[in-house]
Amino acid sequence: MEDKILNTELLINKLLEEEEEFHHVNNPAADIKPVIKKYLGVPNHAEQLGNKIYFTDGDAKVEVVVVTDEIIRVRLAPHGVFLDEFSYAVPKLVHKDAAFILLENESEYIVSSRVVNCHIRKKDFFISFSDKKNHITSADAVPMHWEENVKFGGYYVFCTKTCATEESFFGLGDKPTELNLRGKRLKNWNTDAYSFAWNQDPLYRSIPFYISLNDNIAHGIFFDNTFKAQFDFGAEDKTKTSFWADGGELQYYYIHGPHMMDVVKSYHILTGTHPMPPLWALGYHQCRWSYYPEAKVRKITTGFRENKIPCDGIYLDIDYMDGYRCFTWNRKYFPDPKKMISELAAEGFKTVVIIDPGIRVDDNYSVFKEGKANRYFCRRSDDYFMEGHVWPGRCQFPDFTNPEVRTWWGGLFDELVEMGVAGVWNDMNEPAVFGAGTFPDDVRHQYDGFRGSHRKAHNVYGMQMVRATYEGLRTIMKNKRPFTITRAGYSGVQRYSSVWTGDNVASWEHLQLGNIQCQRLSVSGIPFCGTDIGGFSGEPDGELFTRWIQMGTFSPFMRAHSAGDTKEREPWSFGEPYTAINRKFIELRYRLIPYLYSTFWEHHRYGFPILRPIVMQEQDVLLNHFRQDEFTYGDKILICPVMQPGQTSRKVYLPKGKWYNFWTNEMADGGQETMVATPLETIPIFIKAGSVIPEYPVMQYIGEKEIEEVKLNIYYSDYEVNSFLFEDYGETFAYEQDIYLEKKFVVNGDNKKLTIQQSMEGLYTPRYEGYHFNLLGLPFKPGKIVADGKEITSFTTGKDKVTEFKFSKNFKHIEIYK
Ligand code: MIG
Repeated sequence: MEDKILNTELLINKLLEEEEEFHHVNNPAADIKPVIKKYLGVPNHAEQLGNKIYFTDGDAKVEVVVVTDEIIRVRLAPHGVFLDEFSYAVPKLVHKDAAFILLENESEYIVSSRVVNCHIRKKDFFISFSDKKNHITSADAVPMHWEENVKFGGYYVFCTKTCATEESFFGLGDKPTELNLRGKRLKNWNTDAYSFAWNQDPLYRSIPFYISLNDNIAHGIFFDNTFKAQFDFGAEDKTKTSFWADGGELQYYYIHGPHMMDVVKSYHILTGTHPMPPLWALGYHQCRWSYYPEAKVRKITTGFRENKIPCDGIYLDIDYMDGYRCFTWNRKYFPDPKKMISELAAEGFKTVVIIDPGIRVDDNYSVFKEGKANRYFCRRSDDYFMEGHVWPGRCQFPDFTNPEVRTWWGGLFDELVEMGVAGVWNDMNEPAVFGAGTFPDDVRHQYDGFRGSHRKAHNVYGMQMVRATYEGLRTIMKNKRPFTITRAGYSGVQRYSSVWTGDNVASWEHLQLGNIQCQRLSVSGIPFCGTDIGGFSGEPDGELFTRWIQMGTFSPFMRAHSAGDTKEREPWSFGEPYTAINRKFIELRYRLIPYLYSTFWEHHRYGFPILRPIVMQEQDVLLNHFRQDEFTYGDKILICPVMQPGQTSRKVYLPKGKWYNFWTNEMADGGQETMVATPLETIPIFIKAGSVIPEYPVMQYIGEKEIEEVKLNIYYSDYEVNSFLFEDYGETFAYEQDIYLEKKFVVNGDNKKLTIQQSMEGLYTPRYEGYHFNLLGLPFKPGKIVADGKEITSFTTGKDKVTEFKFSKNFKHIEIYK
């Protein structure tokens, strides 16, 4: 027995050596003993080959590529052999017209794009970046270095940069800690983290991208390496920022700002944006582990309609399956799923079902049989199938890094889609395994032809699972937009899915944490995110649940979810006054759907995040680097959730400019803090002066009623402000063929007049005819309104000083005179 184990270990090591990701055969480092730290020395040679520039030091080579004017990629090959250009995060390196020149002076080489200079210092190979005013934004503190490791046939790779006294750091995905990462050391290794706590690390996702902000200049670093990686933002040594990984290539993108928003947008040029979601997915979703049997599901959906609380999504957690076998149904609980789903659909509910990666080892189960016959499941390095226990019992796991497996998996959704399932929830894909936590390191992955061990594939496993799901659904659903949600992910996962923050807890602390996590995910390239409203484990009281609904109203993804052993957790479960307030906020969510949808378009098309931490509004105010509970929803609506029990008022910081209190329409000057009352019925919401906020009538679900008119809430301003409204079918991919309408509004006023202009782009024609104008905050009582040259006589100004009138959706120019 012992002998056998020993042999297996030898075999594992042998295989790892033979086929590791480092072209090990050609690798002279194979003879070197483990763990020898090496640093780059002196660049003795610079050579340009096409758009790539190489610097060498003996065997070691550094490659510099100008990707766009703002993005420069740096790679290190300790022994001169670069890895194949393959990345799950960056599907295609788009070189956007990136002109550059290579310069040389006595002390350095300079690769210079139109916006950034990359300096390679001759005496010691230090690499730094500067803008065109010669302001150094990022600089090595020691040259790039590595540790050679014969056991794995690869290197541990390190990069260490200087950290300035007042430098702040943002991004890195879902880390449950302060928004500003200064002083923290964090790890990327996807982990199932039930009931996670503040500062627990790592969690479910690995997003090796951060934004640095120093002296009002932002830059980003995207360390595209899927191995277990770490980041140190001045924790070990407050003058240094480091990142390193247990394998793979030292490859990073320097992304120039100068604004944080520029960095995020450029990051999306590399990793892509979220596709437009089906409009219904922006509504409210109700989830629980689990609603079953069918009668229970219907009790919940009927409850929504009876209580007149809008809802679009209803979820089936693992108990809908037969013995937790994916793609099967428990017919005792759900005798006729197709009938149930279509009846739910008739009441306006979309059914979302959960899917796990673990496939039960069972020779009578077709999914297992197919996977086994085609060798689709992951194998250990000794060629035995990798096995682990999860919900179904003994399981094997598809290798989602194999394109053939992804196609197979995607096709398995055929029947579910045919039954009417509208969305798929991808869970446990860190991957999570009971007991062991995850897969052993030696598990082999096909990795789209660039084979490697689980050390390399672990962090992308979940992303490739949801990719398989999304691409499969897209094929099956033809021109309809699928909805997907995933727990695990790696950079670029936003091209395939929304995410939720995982198994949080029903506590006030977790409400605060969820707020920060969603903001952080947003600036990390994951726009469509939300928390389990109410907290997954534990019991919220009515107050906490309502405060969570209020915050969740402004999460891009809004879903309540709870564990199986908790009390009932629907928006009406806590009685009054909670039910009425929950209803009011969920209704507000639906009123603002056209605004959220337009903001989503701004993300999809231009790479803006949906939630924006306050520091993105005013990155020049140092204090805002540390203000972490306020954010804007799009760029027009400022939200300050209430996250303390019994809080009746709180301080809110308003960025410079003018803001309207959403509840009272009172105007307040920004650039200062203000005290705002926070009775249970409200949270502080402020609208930026000059905004046009489009509004739909309240509906019980998306599409319940034909939209007859769109309300435009126009907030007076004495300086010019632009707003957008995006419209299309809301459920097809026609927008990819320019079948959409992007409307731009420009509002400007003085104390005698307000002007509203509209221009449009795109080929879509909405079915409604007109706008209902709601003018707020006018400093004068309107005497005359002229729209496209015609005088409008039927307008009213109420006691609340709100002026209302109607006019065509095609207007170009409206003037409101004193
Ligand atoms: O081991 O499917 O995070 O949302 O309800 C637990 C049951 C598995 C974890 C998910 C949670 C889900 C639960 N799942």
